[in-house]
Amino acid sequence: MTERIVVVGAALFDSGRLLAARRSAPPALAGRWELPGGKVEPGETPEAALVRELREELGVTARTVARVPGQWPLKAPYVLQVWTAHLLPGSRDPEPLQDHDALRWLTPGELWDVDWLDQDVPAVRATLALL
Ligand code: 9L3
Ligand code: MG
Repeated sequence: MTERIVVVGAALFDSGRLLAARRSAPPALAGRWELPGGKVEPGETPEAALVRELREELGVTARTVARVPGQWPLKAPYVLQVWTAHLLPGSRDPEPLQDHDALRWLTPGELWDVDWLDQDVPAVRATLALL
């Protein structure tokens, strides 16, 4: 049996815009855009992992709102799951502190202007279906 390791991604919304983050690493993914997040650690809930990743990668204080139905296979053994999330009052604005070199708040009309990672495309689509 193959163990799956969950990678959590945040569909972080603020004022009706969705945050996209451009990866700076690893080289194979650099320049592509993603829903920011990362691997769930042993003993950690996906929601806690996402809050931690957003703090580490972007310097923000956020809360998860709801799981986006579905999951999307990444390079084995990883699988991507997504939660909608919001910044908490008093949070700093996101900054690319780790693993990213650009951020964009996308309006609904701009969602497909960035070169999303392959597996993030269906995840973003599923997120929109939820709204
Ligand atoms: N990944 C894909 N889409 C995403 C995220 C957060 C991550 N929205 C992929 C990129 C890496 C792996 O999952 O191959 C682990 O992510 P990270 O821990 O390097 O952010
Ligand atoms: Mg990450």
